[in-house]
Amino acid sequence: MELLQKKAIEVLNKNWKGNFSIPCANLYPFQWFWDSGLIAIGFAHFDMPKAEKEIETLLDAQWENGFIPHIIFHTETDTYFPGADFHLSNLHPQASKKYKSTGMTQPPVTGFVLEELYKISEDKKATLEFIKRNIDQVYFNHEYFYHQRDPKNEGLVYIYHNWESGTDNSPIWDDIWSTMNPPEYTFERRDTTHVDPSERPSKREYDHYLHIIEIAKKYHYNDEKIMELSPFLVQDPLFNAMLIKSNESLIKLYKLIGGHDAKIKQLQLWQNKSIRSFNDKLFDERLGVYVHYDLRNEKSLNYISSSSFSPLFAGIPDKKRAESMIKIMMDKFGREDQYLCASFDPSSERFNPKKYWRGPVWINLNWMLYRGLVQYGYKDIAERVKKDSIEIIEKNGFYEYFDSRKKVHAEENAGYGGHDFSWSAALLIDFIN
Ligand code: 9WN
Repeated sequence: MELLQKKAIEVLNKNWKGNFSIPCANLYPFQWFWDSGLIAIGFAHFDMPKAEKEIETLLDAQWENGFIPHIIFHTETDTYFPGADFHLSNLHPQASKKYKSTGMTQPPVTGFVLEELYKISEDKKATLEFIKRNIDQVYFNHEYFYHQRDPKNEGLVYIYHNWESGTDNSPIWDDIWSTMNPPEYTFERRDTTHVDPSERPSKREYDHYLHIIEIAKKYHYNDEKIMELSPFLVQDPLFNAMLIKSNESLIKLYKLIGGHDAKIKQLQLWQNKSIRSFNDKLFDERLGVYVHYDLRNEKSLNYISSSSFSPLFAGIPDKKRAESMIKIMMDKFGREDQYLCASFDPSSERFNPKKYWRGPVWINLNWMLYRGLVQYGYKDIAERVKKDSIEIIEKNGFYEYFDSRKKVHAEENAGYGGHDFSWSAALLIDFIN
């Protein structure tokens, strides 16, 4: 285990660029929102100044309206498409003047990351000072979500692009793609020069991704216009669970700091409403798990994915519901010949164990699942998630995602996508400490 930890530290240090981290070399050469948060948790175990700097750099790119972008383009490299010249964040009047970025966001992990840093810290006083300096910006980000992304005032925020979900080519989005018919754009993909195309989204999927951005750009990334016109408008259980988990952390941290009653009260109001709506609207009684809601077409997207179990991490289901969800997870995803936890329902015809978010196991989702299972008292299953996560890294290396079928790991390298991937290293460190 010591050797594995040593290697994980090497990966993080290699991907550290002086004031932020890249997810991995070549494939992802900039700073990504939710990667950054999860990477900071890894650094906190052995280099707190880097953990703090990672978060400070991310927050430094916050827009004047509280929005935090999903990619911050710190350099000019063209090894990634679509880059800064395509996204053109400066179309938005309140965009950061200091950094070029995208005009979309990613799961809001920063609140709970601050709490994790505090828990890990051996110098709580110093870490609390760091949190005091930064927490209001995270609060401002939540304010942005509740004011700009919750049109029905339900406490559930929408995402307007699959890249905002973090689960880019999930089969769930196929239902939305079938409502669209974007032009066939001419562009040069860069991801498929770094990674086997069979492990990445298709060209036609990219047409859809680009088309949504073109619409947003046409209206200068104006939230109201996006809400009105984006063909993709989804209430995502993973995204909303991250927001709820982060609300809870902000409440705890503000209490610890003291003197922030108004903010605590507001967070509590958001939190109560969000949890109520989440349970009422995003739970599918027939499937017995949480699902996505397509706000544009006003219908549930009834599929089981690893995002369906993420509400456990945020303490959203009651005990009875949690119990039945976990049973479903074990029946469908937890067979002995499978590693926990595939990113999409292995019994579905849309399942593909090699292709990105259509089936492979991801360490970040496993880490959340592990925490959720522990919180609900499912120690044995939690231990299996942890053991599986460590084993697939030990066997293959710090890949971006892994085949969920055990037999494949016995025969060949079953790690896919980017290699020496930062959050796989960071969360491995957290798993074993
Ligand atoms: C688009 C960086 C990001 C992750 C996402 C993952 C992948 C990007 C891409 O890489 O998405 O944001 O180009 O495929 O899906 O979760 O944050 O690691």
